[in-house]
Amino acid sequence: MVRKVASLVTLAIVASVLSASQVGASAQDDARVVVGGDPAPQGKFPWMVRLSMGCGGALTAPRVVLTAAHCVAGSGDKSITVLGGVTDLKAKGAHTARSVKVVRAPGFRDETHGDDWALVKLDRELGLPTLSLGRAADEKGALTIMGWGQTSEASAQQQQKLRYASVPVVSDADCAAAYRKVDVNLVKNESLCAGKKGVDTCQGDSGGPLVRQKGSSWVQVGIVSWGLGCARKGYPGVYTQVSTFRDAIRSATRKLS
Ligand code: 4AZ
Repeated sequence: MVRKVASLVTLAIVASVLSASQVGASAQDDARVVVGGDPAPQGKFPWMVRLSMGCGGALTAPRVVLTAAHCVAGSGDKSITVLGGVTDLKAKGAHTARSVKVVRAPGFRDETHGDDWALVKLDRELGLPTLSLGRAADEKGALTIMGWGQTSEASAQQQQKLRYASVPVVSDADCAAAYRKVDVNLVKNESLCAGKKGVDTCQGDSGGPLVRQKGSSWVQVGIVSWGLGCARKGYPGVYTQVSTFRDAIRSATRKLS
């Protein structure tokens, strides 16, 4: 958490320097609609869960949730409550469980340095479908983001109802060039960038999945990790590149199952 706060503060400073110094920060840049999207229909994303510290996650196994490393305190975090099976967090009939173990990516330092993934083992099966992990070939076209996070960079309010949106992939080269301007070095082989002005993930969406539809099912290609603000022109959201960590996540999931 301290790390998360520290790096978000860094990004916030970068953001304020940016808006103070850049000519292009016009009023229309304030119209940032995060998941720029729509309320998710019940059952559309059945493996999507909400973690009690305010992050998203997805089930990789009946008792295992994949989230971002920056969402969890460390490998001993046993205080997480997980809620799934509903789009409305206050709806009756939610499936709930508690964490019994957390495995954080061994190399994790903070979200801008890669390795931003973690697994949470639950005290019981949630009884919901699992989401499979994508390969590099799945990182193309329109992808889908979702979460209970803020619907604009300016409002600190989390959403009660799950929202989703479609976002385009942004090339590593374009994404790295954008973030280089604000002195952040994109870890290209561990990151996948997606989003466009007005459509993005935001605070509270971290840890949730970036997915691609394959026929009637979905595969996970990313984990919400970081970005400069939300839905800003030229600054796409940055996601942990699941294909890079596919084997590591699968073997860690197996060990926890
Ligand atoms: C966050 O703080 C966060 N626009 C998540 C995603 C993005 C920015 C911040 C990407 O959880």
